[in-house]
Amino acid sequence: MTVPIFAIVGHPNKGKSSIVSTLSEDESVAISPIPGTTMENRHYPMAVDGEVIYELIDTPGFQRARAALEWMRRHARSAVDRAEIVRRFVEEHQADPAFVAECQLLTPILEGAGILYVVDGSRPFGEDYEAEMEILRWTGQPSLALINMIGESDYSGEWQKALGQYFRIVRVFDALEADFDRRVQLLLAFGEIREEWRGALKKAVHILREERARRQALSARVMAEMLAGMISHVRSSRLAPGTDINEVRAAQLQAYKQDLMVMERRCRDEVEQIYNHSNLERQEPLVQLLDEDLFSNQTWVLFGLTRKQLIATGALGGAAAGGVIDLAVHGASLLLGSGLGAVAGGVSAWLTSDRIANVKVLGHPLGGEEISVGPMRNINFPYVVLGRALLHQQIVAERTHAYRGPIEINPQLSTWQVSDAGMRRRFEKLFSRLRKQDGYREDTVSLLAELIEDQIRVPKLFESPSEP
Ligand SMILES: Nc1nc2c(ncn2[C@@H]2O[C@H](COP(=O)(O)OP(=O)(O)OP(=O)(O)O)[C@@H](O)[C@H]2O)c(=O)[nH]1
Ligand SMILES: [Mg+2]
Repeated sequence: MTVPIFAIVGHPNKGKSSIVSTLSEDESVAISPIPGTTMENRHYPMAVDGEVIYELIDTPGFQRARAALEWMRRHARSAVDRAEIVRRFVEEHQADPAFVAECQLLTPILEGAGILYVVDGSRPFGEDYEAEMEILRWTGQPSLALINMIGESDYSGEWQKALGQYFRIVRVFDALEADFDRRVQLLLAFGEIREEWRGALKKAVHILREERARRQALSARVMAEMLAGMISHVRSSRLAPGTDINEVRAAQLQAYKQDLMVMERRCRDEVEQIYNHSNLERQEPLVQLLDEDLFSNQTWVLFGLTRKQLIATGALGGAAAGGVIDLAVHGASLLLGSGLGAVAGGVSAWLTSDRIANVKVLGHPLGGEEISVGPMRNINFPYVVLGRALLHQQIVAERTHAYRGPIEINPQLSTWQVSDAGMRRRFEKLFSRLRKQDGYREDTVSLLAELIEDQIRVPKLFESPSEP
């Protein structure tokens, strides 16, 4: 069976390369607002695990379609020899600088590539396009038209009418925003234009679905590793005689927080790599500011569990049940401590970050003292980290490779909470094991990864996380 191959053609600057980039998951495709960015054909095979499942050819836009069509009309005698005339046109104009673009884009079509004709549905239809469509029709190759919406205006109605006369299948497709299902639908539509590709494209869709599941599982694993690392992290160092404990303590706490952030960032990088996004510029405005980040009240409120939910996990134990904790003061009720005795010490203590982790000064076996920070004691902490990671994962997974702007992760847009009580208890059991370093770490991480994977698979876990 031959691999389905498609030439993406159309007017300059209509999003051809963007569509190629999205469908081939390739961020190296050149895209720009300047017409004429693509100067020559380039092939982009879509491969999963080394197997090419289809191939796309990015082409330069038509430059002189009307002149080309005139030449063809002058030379054609009847409808029978039209494909032959297009071929002759290309042969005779290979060296003609006036028709470089036409020769380039028509060559793969004459060699058997399917046609994907791209127009911008936010701009009105114009006669210029008729010559392009007519030439494509003359090639006799199977074709499909895509209406890409670049701007705000909507002329898709008139485009549908015009395109419908030349193409059997016309689809609206947003190159930048197309989610997985839209891409799959488009591939299946490709199968409609040529019978012999139908099987191959169905198989391609099957492979893509499997790949998606594999990526979700991998992401969950990476996130579970991160959580395990963060929850159990301890940073300790020996105190030189005569050092000011308070100074060292502050520096140590700062370093500890830095370590956690590095772990979070590494997880982000890995998830992005899983989805073939290696050059993403992340805009996580909160990330630079330690105390505004993982440790900010706002983040806790957005991603953590509510007090009631925490109590339901059993993590608070007797303290909560006995009503010892009553933090219903300006949102602080969501920022619960670990149920250590210090709760009685008051609300404000829990709002300072050094209470989040254990800070101990111990005698060092080799003499002198040692200060150690960690492991994380705050039971809300893993939920905060997980919520942020899930939001990031969803944005990355849904992001097309044609979208080149920075990735904006704004937790204020959405909240994540484990709504199911049973699920919460299962999370808490694993978090607690990690906190206490109970049992085999490997087993705990695997179980945690499974739970996270279930969350990743919840459709639209966050509503429109990427909207401004
Ligand atoms: N908002 C929006 N912009 C898009 C969309 N598709 C393409 N663009 C933008 O339109 C411009 C042209 O996109 P390209 O993919 O480079 O277009 P092209 O047809 O390959 O252009 P040439 O190679 O110059 O012929 C770029 O700035 C894209 O970011 C879309 O669906 N939505
Ligand atoms: Mg291009």
